[in-house]
Amino acid sequence: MTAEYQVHGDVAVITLNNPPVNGLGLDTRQGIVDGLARAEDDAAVKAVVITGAGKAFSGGADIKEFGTPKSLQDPNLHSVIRTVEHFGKPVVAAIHSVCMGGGLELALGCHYRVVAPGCSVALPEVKLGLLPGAGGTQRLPRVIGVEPALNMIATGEAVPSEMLASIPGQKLFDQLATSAQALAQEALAFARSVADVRPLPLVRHLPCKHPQGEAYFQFARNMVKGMAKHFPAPGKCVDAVEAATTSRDFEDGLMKERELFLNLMFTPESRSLRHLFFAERAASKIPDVPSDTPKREIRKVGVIGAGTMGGGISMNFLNAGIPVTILEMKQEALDRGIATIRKNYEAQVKKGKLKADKYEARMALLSTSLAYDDLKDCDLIIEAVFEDMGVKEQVFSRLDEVAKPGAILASNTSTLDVNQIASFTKRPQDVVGMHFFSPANVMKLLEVVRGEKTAKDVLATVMALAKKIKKTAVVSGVCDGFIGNRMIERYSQQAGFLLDEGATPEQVDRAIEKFGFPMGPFRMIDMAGNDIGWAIRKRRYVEQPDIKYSKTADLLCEMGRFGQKTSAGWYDYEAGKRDAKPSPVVLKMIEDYRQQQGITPRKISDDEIVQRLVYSLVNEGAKILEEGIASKSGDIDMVYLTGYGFPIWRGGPMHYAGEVGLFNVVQAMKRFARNPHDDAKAWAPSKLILDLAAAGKTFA
Ligand code: T1G
Repeated sequence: MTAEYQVHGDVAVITLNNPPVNGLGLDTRQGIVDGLARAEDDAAVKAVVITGAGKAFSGGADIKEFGTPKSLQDPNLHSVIRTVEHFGKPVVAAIHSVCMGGGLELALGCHYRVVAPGCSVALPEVKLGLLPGAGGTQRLPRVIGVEPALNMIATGEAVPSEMLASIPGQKLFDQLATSAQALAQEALAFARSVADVRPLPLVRHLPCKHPQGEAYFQFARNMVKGMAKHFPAPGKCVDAVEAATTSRDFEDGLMKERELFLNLMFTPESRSLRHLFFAERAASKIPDVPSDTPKREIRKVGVIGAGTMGGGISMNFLNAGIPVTILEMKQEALDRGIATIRKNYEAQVKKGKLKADKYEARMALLSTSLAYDDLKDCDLIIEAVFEDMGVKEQVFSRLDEVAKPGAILASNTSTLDVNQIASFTKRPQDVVGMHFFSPANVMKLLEVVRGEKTAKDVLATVMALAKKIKKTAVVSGVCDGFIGNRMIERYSQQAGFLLDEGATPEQVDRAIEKFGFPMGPFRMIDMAGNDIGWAIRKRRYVEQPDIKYSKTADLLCEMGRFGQKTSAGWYDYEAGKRDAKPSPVVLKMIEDYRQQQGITPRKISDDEIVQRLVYSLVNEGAKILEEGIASKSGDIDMVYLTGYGFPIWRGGPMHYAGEVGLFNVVQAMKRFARNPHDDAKAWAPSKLILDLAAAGKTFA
């Protein structure tokens, strides 16, 4: 049973024990009810304490159960809480470490609550696209006040227990334990002290009013609307808390909450957020690398190259308190790199995001060098030099001579073959790709590229280090472009075809931005630089001549229109400004190109634009999955959400395809493949997507 029952003298203790966070799954809920039944039958028991084993009181309902019959099976959380409330003897919640969601709701159903200091208390359901569904929206306002409660519920943010215990007049916690260690004893003593209190206090009997309710909730709705454009849950949180102040009685408010909760449970936004909750955690697990694989100690990091990437990469480690030595070949390159790092930090200090003393402490961890020898005691060395295999060869053969045994040698390459890079050393098992995304000190995504010979403990070390530097790390196998850049190739190819066939850059951008991307393909490449794609296409024309491309992107580059950096790209830009103005010159170039290709332009719907751009990601993602380059579809979603701006409320390309239905995606792909101006080869559906579609399954 994942809830244990023990009697200590005249107090029964029910201990939730469902690792890792005492999720209130069916078994645990049953354990609580069984424990209460035993306490009821035992005349020697005068009071009951409910507490949690391990690192949490309870992290809430068991999210893994959602969408399964278990989550609604009795005793559901509501009935457990009702059993606690109506219990004939005092029930005291003894709370430590983490008390969240359904865990807090269970505690609110108890007659008393004793909490340890430093406990993280939250109703975070809104982060899953839900709202507290077991009375939290009705009870929390009654014990800490309507406004503090609505703040917690609509943001889902955790609040330390001692802060909540200090709210004047609060009735959330009856006692703040002197320490987490003393909690058990003090909760037992507290239970004995209230053993004879009757009637037992119930949160549901407390009043819940707001003096200027109508005005306040209107204000709250306006605030929430701004914060949660694409998410329905925060607005419903306001409705539920308002119902606590306006309902005829508590039960009426509870019904309102239940209705709102169930409604949200079946929204696509909540399904996406629940998918991402697990996908983010699953990404750090590598199927064939056990979680207890020993990790190498990373005490000192070397970064080769003080350019934009090298500087940004270094900042990640400085921010985590890890010393960095940056190596360059020329002093002025070093000076420029350090100056850029200083500028970035000073901007954060100016915005109040970083304390001046912290800034200096980080800079104190940074040293520079012009000699490889200075990297000899580094535990991890990351090269961020020019994207050319010849240069990589020079760097890695030098590192092989200088780096100490056991040092991890990482390349920040964005597309080159990590196996070939590893072959420049006599220690391929220590070589790995660490592909940061620019700006490297801001973007959360880190693609960890696993070479054929990369050792398992190197992978385990880098994945743990990624967590430490607050990156979302996803493991990719070796292929051209790894996961993200390989998929965006198809996306860019489709963007070009759409121009050939009749769309304009602004129409394509507007359509996909309406779908939810922050930037369409043309505004984005104008920002990144059209010459980057140009160089890759030139390489592709040689390596893979059968891939079709629209030539418009090359024509644009031949006109010297590289984007914002040349104040002209797909759009025109006023010097120093970022707003993209449609360019008659570019439209003319596209029209001339269509004529020259003999293409009669047609009106293309926004739906077709979105489908061709998004499904091109899905099909390439399916191939990446099929080839084992990515081990889970959730990893591909994490790459596209954290590195390429895929709209969070749609859950990532692979999850979104499941929402649309893979059968429908395959039908659309077959239609696109018949388009003579498109690339039928690129639309050839992967075997994986065909099999899943035929079986009516999703990628997950
Ligand atoms: N259910 C199931 N598994 C959970 C879980 C949960 N509520 N919370 C965490 N896990 C798993 C997680 O997947 C991971 O598993 C492991 O625990 C460690 O998590 C009716 C309906 C509690 C602060 O939203 O915020 O109650 O990958 O890496 O950094 O109103 O987990 O090891 O297999 O995050 O120490 C509301 C979500 C549920 C809390 C711990 N509760 N969890 O953080 O560990 S809905 C939440 C967290 C609800 C009621 C409604 C954090 C944490 P694995 P971790 P951590």
